[in-house]
Amino acid sequence: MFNSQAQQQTLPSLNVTSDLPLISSITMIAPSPDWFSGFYDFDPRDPSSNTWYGEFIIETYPWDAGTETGDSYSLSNDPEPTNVPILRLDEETVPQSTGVFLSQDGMAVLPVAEWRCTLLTEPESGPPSFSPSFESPSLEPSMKQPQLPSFPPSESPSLEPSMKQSQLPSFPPSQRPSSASSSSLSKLPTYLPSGAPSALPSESVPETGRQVFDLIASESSDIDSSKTVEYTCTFSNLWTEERHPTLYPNQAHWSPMVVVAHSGGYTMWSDGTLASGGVEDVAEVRIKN
Ligand SMILES: [Ca+2]
Repeated sequence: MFNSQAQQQTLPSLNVTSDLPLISSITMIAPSPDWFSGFYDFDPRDPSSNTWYGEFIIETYPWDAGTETGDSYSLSNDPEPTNVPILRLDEETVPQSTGVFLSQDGMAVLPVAEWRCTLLTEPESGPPSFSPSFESPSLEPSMKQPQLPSFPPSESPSLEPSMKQSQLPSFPPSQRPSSASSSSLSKLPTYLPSGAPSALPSESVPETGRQVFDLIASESSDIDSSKTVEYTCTFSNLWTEERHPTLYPNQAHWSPMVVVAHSGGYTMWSDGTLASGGVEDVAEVRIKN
């Protein structure tokens, strides 16, 4: 298991292209029922300059995959009778009986992970390819078929357009605490789910208005976003007993991180949707490490 000791891990590099410009990630919180963290549909292109970001830093929250019951850090739980939508665990949605993930003052659920991705040089040649950060039998098929929705098309015809996070920068700046020190990097708006105001309306996505992740900082490169580039991402653990004191487990760790580049036609997971089989496998640790 990763990160039972180390608090930081550099992941295999990721090829990103103009056809596969979006980045999604997932990793399981362990031990837990079906809780995970990650981000989805992040667009690493600076729209003002049409260049790739030279670096971006994202902080992500805990999420419930909606596939298993359970209110505490335990691996042994009953499945949900019927899967329920993926839900971000925040101060209002954490299990009331335990209050797991709440901060010391009980007022917030702080991010549990940081993903810092830095642009490498342009790949020498070769066709665009996915670069999953590790071998995942469950997720791999869908990675190779970026057009394949992660949920039945009948449930999601209105989702895809509004999921494009490139439409989101018109949102107001986040209300997140200005605790992050990002040196010369610029602060950017928090990313909100597609159900938020000014996004395309979608009856399939609850209008929770919750942040789906925090883009802490980004800086542009001078590399045109039509070119294929390579990022290397470093995962840092923010899920600590100090930040998440309630029932913090002894052997807290993460499953292997999955980071993929994909087109707008694929969604690995998103707020308010049902988990795909691959996401369920990751969230419930069915993957053998
Ligand atoms: Ca659950």
